[in-house]
Amino acid sequence: MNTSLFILAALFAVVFGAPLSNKEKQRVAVLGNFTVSEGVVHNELVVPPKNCKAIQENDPNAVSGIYEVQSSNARTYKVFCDMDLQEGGWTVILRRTDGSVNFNRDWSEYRTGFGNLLNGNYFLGLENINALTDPNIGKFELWVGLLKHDLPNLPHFRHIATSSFAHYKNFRVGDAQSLYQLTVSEYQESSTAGDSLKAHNSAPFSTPDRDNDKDRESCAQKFKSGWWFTNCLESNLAGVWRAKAEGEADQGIVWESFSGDRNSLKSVVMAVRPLQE
Ligand SMILES: [Ca+2]
Repeated sequence: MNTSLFILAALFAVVFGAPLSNKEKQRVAVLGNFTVSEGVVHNELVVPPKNCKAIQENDPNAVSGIYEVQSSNARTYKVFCDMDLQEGGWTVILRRTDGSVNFNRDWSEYRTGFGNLLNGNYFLGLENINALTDPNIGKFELWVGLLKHDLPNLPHFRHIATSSFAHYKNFRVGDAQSLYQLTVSEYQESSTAGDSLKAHNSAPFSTPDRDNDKDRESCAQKFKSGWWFTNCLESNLAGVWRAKAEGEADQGIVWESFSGDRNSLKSVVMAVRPLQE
């Protein structure tokens, strides 16, 4: 290919997105256990920004989808950016829509991340979330979107914007040394779902093979997920996805101030964005 053709092809790839090559898919698999079905990475050939808000600032017309971002130590990784929810610029760190991805996984998988990045079920990974919420960048807000089973299934994340929500103006996940400690506060009273994260503030992360909670037993083993368990939970968005709402207390995908402790949610999302003050 001559140079001008190559540049044209590269420009085309930047503007319209390029399908993932096999090599690229392998690299994604190394960074985390992600699959990117029908994947389009919108910014493969530019120097990756730090988060989805920076991508939106570079390009106000950027659409929701998969982008590459970069941590402070120049490690790159892929994220799903929601450019539709609340003026856009949100980096999605957890999403559940059905039972297709198992969330009963060990420490190493929660550390690196797993699932399907595009319109799927995934956890971005504690290392990546720690990098995303680097205090040197500033403060971060958290959006939690929650959908009950009695509402119709919605195909795209943007529809979750119309569901119930909890909005926080302070959110951060610490590093490995802190056991990925959760910092969450400044719950916004405009929220509709109630604050079921407050009780988890300052908790370290636990997984079925790593019990860092305050309970005599292992909450992560009991509830088959990784989460910032205390003894044990008021929320657990990584819980077992259930085809119907009703279950036993604290089982399933739970946000007690919204759905009570016996109802599992159908669809949930957690997304972060640098706070603009
Ligand atoms: Ca314990």
